[in-house]
Amino acid sequence: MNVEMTAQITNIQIASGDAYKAWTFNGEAPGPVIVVNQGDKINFTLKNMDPSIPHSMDMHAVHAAPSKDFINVMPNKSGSFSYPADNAGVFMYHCGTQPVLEHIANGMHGMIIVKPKNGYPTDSQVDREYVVIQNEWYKYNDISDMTNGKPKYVVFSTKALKQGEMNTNGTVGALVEHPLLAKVGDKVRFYVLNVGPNETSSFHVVGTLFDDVYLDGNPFNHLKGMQTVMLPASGGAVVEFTVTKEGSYPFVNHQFNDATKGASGVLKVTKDGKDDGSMVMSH
Ligand SMILES: [Cu+2]
Repeated sequence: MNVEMTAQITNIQIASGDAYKAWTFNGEAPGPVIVVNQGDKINFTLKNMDPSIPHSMDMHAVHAAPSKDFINVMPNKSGSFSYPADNAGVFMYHCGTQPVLEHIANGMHGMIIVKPKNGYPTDSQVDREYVVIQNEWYKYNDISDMTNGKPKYVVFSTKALKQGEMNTNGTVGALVEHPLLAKVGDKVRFYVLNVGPNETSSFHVVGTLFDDVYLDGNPFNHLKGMQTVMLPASGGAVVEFTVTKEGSYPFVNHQFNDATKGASGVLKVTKDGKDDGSMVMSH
């Protein structure tokens, strides 16, 4: 499996009227979701288009020698690395260049899904699936604020699993203004990840509960009937829930200071699974 990414500086909108000169993978923050199958070998190339500083790639999904496989790629250079994806799950990737806090907080993070060889026991029940990622934003490139301050925003984004699906940056309100969609009766799967860099996430969907949870996306870590799933910084999960009635289902970080700073979105449930144009109530 060949995966190519760029490291590049890109202006993105992190809130209405608030632009951020982000450090990104592929011009997005979070970067695009990578999906591979358990047992694949990942041949990864990072093209560093940043003219001024090195960047790198640390994949939590793999066994590797960090001093060889996650090393810096110099400005205007490319680096290629390969490692096996032997462990199923929902993992974080991020730039590992020092200071790591600065590179992650400026936008260099994302999700890699390694699909389990034998699937999840609930695969056949799932009607639709989405990616939801939480990240924080601080004062622009302010290492002191990133270290000692509080995040200005804590946000949710979604990433396209298939071409044509919604793909957002970590922007306040992105998933409230443009809700995810489902049909009455659907079992919905979210691949969730908290990339931090500093906060935890208490992930909760209002109006339902999680029938099935796979912590870090490993089929062996199967939990039932959960209300809220704790995601440490860099932690992921597969969460599955059913929506039994039409309406707007907010999903939030139940640490409500963070929800208030932007960590909320809406799943809109309609008769046919299409947007009916009705008003969305956020939380
Ligand atoms: Cu970097």
